[in-house]
Amino acid sequence: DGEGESRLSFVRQPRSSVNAVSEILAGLASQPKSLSPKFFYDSLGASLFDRITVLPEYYLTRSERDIFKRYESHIAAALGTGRILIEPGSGSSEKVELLLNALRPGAYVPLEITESHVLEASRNLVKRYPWLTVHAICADYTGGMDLPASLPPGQRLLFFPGSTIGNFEPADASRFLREMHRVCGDGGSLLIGVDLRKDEAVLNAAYNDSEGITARFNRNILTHVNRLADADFDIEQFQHMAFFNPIESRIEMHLESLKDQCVRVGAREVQLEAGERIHTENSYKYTVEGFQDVARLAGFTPRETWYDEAGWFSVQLLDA
Ligand code: AVJ
Repeated sequence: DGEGESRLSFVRQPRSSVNAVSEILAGLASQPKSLSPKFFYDSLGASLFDRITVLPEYYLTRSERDIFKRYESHIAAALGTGRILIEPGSGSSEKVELLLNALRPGAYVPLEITESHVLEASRNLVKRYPWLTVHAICADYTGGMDLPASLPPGQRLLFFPGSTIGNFEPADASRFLREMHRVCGDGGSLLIGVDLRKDEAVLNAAYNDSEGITARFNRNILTHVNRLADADFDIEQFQHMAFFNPIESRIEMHLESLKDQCVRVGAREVQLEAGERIHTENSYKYTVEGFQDVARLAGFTPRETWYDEAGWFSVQLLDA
């Protein structure tokens, strides 16, 4: 077991039946037009997002990492060792690594839609952590989490970092929190990263960086859609737009059409007027109390909250 493969298991769950093309067509047929932010993440989109996370204006990733580093021992003391650590949307499993040594989980269960990502991350982890067992699952967690019955027993810890919860509409966030509460089971807990409402200038800058990486990230959704749905969007004809909406307490990202245009999407045609927008993302900004209220309604009991120095980001521990 020099490579740790015996401590790694892998299952692939059947894909949900709603396919990407029909979802794209429905979004572009609705008024106002929209595309799901999950379509940002083809391989170019994923690498553009990685570049966003190191931009000076984009404080989220840095703030959360600072919290994990600074409060590692507090977090570990609050959770104890030996938990079954479950991470929906684990990606490259970079964040969990900051806590692995302190948490010493009984097993790590990454759930990730991209098979190559979850396999590569899991192989690296079992190599680097000779005590660690990984049960990798290739699945789309947004449709609910049906975990294999073969997972080891034990107190569960759900890990949902990065303020990904901010991408969910309020009703979907409630539903997903209830789902996480169910998966936690008796004695389980949730450790979640939640970006906080703050000075609008700070928020607007984080989504309008001076290098234009966020603009490229936003427009790349159209390149991805071109491939997924056999469409012919010309990304040069769309402008990045991001702003804080104080009523909804969210950053909105849109792509604004620079002219009247007709885009082919598969066998259909989509008309856009000059100035018309395609809504590509919401990123909700919570207050700690506001998020705790939502989590309470989903069955959780807030236990502890940790902040970065500026108080811009929170990592919250909630008990099921
Ligand atoms: C990955 C959803 C947390 O909303 O800040 C970054 C995605 N969009 N810049 C966020 C994103 C534009 C990011 N999340």
